[in-house]
Amino acid sequence: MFSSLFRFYKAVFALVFVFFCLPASAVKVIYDTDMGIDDWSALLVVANHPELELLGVASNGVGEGHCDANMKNIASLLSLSNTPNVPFACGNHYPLDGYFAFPAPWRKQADTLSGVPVPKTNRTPSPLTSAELIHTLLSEQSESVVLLTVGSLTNIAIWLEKYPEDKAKVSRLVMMGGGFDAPGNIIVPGFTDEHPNKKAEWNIYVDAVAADKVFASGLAIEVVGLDLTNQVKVTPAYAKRFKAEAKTDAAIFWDKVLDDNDWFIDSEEYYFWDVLAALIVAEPELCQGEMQSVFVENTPIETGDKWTDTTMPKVTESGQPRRHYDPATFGITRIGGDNPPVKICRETQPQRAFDALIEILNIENTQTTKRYYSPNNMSK
Ligand SMILES: [Ca+2]
Repeated sequence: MFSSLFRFYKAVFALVFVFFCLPASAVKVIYDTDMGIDDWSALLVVANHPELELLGVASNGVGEGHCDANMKNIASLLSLSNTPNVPFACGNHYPLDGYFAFPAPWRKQADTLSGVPVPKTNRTPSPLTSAELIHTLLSEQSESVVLLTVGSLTNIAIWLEKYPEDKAKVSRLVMMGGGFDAPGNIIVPGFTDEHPNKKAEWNIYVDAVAADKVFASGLAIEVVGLDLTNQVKVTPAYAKRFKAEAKTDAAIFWDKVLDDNDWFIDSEEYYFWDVLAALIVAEPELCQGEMQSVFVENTPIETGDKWTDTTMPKVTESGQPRRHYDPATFGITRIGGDNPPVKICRETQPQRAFDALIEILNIENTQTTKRYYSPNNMSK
């Protein structure tokens, strides 16, 4: 009698012990990326982070990378991470409207992963469009999901229009994009010197019509704009520390990208953009800010000027004539109007962000002992 009672209590104790020792359930996240340079480290963060569960990766050909390259590059980078098998898809090749695009040399750098070699995989993209993939992934979940967007908002605007009932499944949309008090980043010496737009940020600028729809949607948006990212500048000293601490394939890949972009770091214009937004998904306290209504400027004009990308089709992917917009104001995010308020991030903890990137990219993959790169500080 006593021993069976003892066994019963022991079993109950074991169950309670197991329950309390399980990690808190991971935050489910869908990553929407244009596969520009810092999207690569942000992808490795969401794929490796122990408190995040990456459900899938949505991309498009509107931002820095083109669809064909993005599909190969996403598969390759995932293979360097600890969750290599999540689905990925592409979407539109052009913005919902307007004729604006990233400079061609940046797009080439995005397509070629800055020349850093990566493993080839035989994984193929989902046959779904990105908007359909987002919908499918949300439909499979009983819990709410965080959307992380680090490119143009084209996929999100299409998804919202097609599946408005999905909004209830989304707890937060963390967005790298926009800016308020900070100067814009459209004017880049050597690429866009004469550009008239001094306030917009690139992700919003390339598809401001999509961004305006997203700000009007009522989603719980957290805006990681230039005001916040300017606080987290990558310095040569940080790049040196990163190199010294890089141990895993994911970290060594990122170290090689930093090596290839040392001129960019030396120019003191390289910040944590997308990677800061990725870290905020897991650590919301890295975004301290206030709630405000936001709208996006997009003023149609009759004809385009030298900033018009004349290779774009004159008809949009929804079959409407593509319009020209005023390049001087297109994509500027402004506080005001009557959209539902969103959270504008104003303060972060730069040192925590710097440490977290090193920590998360260096989490060992316990499933494999195979390495793609030679460890740092060896002959290769
Ligand atoms: Ca990006």
